[in-house]
Amino acid sequence: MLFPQSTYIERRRKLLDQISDGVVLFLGNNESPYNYPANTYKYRQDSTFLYFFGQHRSGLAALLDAETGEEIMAGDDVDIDDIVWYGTVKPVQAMADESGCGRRVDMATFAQRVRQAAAEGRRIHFLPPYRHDTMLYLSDLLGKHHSELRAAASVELIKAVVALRNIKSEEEIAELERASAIGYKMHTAAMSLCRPGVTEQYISGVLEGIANAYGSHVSFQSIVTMHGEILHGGAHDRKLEAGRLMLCDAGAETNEHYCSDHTRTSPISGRFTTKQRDIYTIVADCHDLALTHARPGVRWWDVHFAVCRLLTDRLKELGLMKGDTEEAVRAGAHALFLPHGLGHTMGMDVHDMEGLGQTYVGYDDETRPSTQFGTASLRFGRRLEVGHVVTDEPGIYFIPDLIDLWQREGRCADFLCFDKINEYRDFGGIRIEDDVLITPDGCRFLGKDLIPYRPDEVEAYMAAHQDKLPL
Ligand SMILES: [Mn+2]
Repeated sequence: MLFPQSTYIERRRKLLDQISDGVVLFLGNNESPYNYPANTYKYRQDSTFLYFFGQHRSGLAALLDAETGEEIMAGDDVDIDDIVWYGTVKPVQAMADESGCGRRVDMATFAQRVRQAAAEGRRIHFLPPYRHDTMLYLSDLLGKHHSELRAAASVELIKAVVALRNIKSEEEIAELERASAIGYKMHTAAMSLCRPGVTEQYISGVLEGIANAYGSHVSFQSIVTMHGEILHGGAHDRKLEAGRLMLCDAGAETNEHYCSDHTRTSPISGRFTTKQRDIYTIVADCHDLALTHARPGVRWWDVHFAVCRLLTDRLKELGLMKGDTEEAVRAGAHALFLPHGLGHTMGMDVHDMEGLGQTYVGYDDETRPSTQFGTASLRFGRRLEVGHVVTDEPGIYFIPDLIDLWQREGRCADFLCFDKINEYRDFGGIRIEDDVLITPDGCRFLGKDLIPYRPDEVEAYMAAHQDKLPL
């Protein structure tokens, strides 16, 4: 357990305060097979289970009674065969005691207890399952078809969990800082190794090794690519080419599963060309602009659009866009270059709580999601509060298929200079990303040391650290 027992007791008390009646189920994660049952992926506990109970073992569940306040942890103790192969682990009762739950039952009793509550007509609250074995288990337990489960999840519970997990406490921020420190090692390593002839896959592998060596795992599959215009493109075995850019979007999870998420874009030759530097500087200025706007009470939606307006103004100066900036942004013309949102929540999930439903996490009655291309991918729009952690990740991409489609359709033709844009079709893409904590006075980036990102700093760092891994 990462935090003192009182932290978990307090979190569960605050949760139950928001649930009017019924029982609340939490299912921890099970081992997940890779290519046969006993050969598994590295184990990862469910984030919400960790948040409320702090226990990492597979095969656990819990039940909270919203009316009586009873708290039960469920799990089967391991037998001698497991002990021979995997060593001894704490009995479930000891884990329940540690978490402050008091009572422990085995999984059969847990199922009986849930069925009994259902038979009495009590409400059964559960979160939307995202793993298939959990879906099958819930489907059997509740007698619902697996395809109905996500829709049957409790909105009351989702909202209560989101309200708690969206606000990071001091002790959680300290853990996020640790994740950022691992991210710093990963990204500076990538910059040190970035040069012609090295494969994307090699750099991605080194990053994964650093994440595993200092923490639990990468917080998502690393994006290390010369094709930065492919937003979530993975690393390939192709060799980095002189004159191009390498986009690296990667993060780590600490052993207790708090995440980091940073992106840097480096010139493979060690120096930016004039064309690259022009675009890079716009992205860097957009990245910095978010810092001056984000503070409690401001909508992240408005920070996003302030960035879109700056991006449009600057692309007009380069002759890539034209017309009135406000009208261009309203029409969504900037989304040809920036088809995603400025940032997303981050915490124990790198897209924090995305599995609970993005609209519940990032939007509310006041701020509703958009359906317009580009803005529809803004995962967070609501008013900022102290303790929110959100990524700041503007980018500019030249996506040949998207350029061709918009040009063919004449889409936003009043604002886009397609002849000029086509001169950039082999450019790739640039993104710069850091993680922002909202503070009482405004905001700050997480991470004691900020990974170099101003163009001169990037070039200087690469020149001084060629092949010197900062381990
Ligand atoms: Mn991100």
